Amino acid sequence: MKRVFAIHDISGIGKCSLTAALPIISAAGVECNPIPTAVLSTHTGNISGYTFRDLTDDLESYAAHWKKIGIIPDTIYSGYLGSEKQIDFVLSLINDFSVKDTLVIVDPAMADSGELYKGFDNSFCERIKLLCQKADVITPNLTEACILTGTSYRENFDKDCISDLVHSLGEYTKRYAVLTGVSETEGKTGCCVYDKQSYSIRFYSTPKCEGVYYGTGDIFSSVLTALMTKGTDIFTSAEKALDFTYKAVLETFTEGTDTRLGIAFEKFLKYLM
Ligand code: PXL
Repeated sequence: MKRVFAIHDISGIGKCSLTAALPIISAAGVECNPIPTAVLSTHTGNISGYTFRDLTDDLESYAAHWKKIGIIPDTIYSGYLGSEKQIDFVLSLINDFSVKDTLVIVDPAMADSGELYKGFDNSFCERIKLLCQKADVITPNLTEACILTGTSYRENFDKDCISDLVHSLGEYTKRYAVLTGVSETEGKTGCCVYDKQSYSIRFYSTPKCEGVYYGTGDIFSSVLTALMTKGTDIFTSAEKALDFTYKAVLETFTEGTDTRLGIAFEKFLKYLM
C-alpha cells in the first residue's frame, strides 16, 4: 500500500486540513500518516473564539521516531502550517525522508479571497516560497499565487492573465503548479494545471456555487495527492479532484448548511477508490 505523510493542523470543526486529508486519502486506498502541527477547535476563517494548541515542539521527535522504525513515505504532503519554524520542520522532513521517487506536494495554505489568514505575515510568505521550491507539485489558490509571484490580487483574471500567472509560478515549483479557483470561462470556477517541463497548460472547470466554501482547497489537494500517489498523471488527478470538490460543494449548497462548518464530502468518498 502507498503511504502519504500529511503535515497539517487538525481543526475539530470545519472539515479542512487533516479532517479532510485523512478520510479522503484513506478512501482512495492510500495510507495517510498524519503529522499534526496544531490542534484547533475550529479553523480560523470567520469563526471567533477558537482554541489553538501549537505542536511545534513535538514535531522533531515525532518524525525521529518514524525514522528510527524505518517508515518511508511515497508522498510528503504539507498544508496549513502555523509558523516559520514549522516550515523549517517540513524542509528538514523532505531532506530526511526523501528517496529517489518521493513525491513532494505543497499546498501553500496561507491566504484566500485577497487576504492572508490570521496570524501570517510577509516573512512567513517568504519562507513558504522556499518550501514551494522543494515541491514537485504546488496547489495555490489565486490569492496565494499572487503572493508567491508578487502579482497584485484581483478577483477576475482572464485566460491570458492566468497563463502568465502560472508561468510565473514555475519559479516556485520543481515541476507542476495547479492553480485553483480560476477558470477560462466567466461565471465558472476550476483549476489550471501547468507543467513547467513541457510548458503545457490545461484548464478544467465546473459551474460555480454562490457563497464562500471553507476547506475546498484542502479537499481538492487531498484528492490530488491521493491520486498522484497511486500513479495517476497530474492532469487526470486535477480533473478528478475538481469533480469531487464540485460534487461536495453542490451537496453543501443544496443542504443549505452553514458553510463555515465545512463541505459535505462524505457521500462522495466511495467514488475515490
Ligand atoms: O483550509 C485551510 C485552513 C487550514 N487550517 C486552519 C485554517 C485554514 C483556513 O482558514 O484556519 C486552521
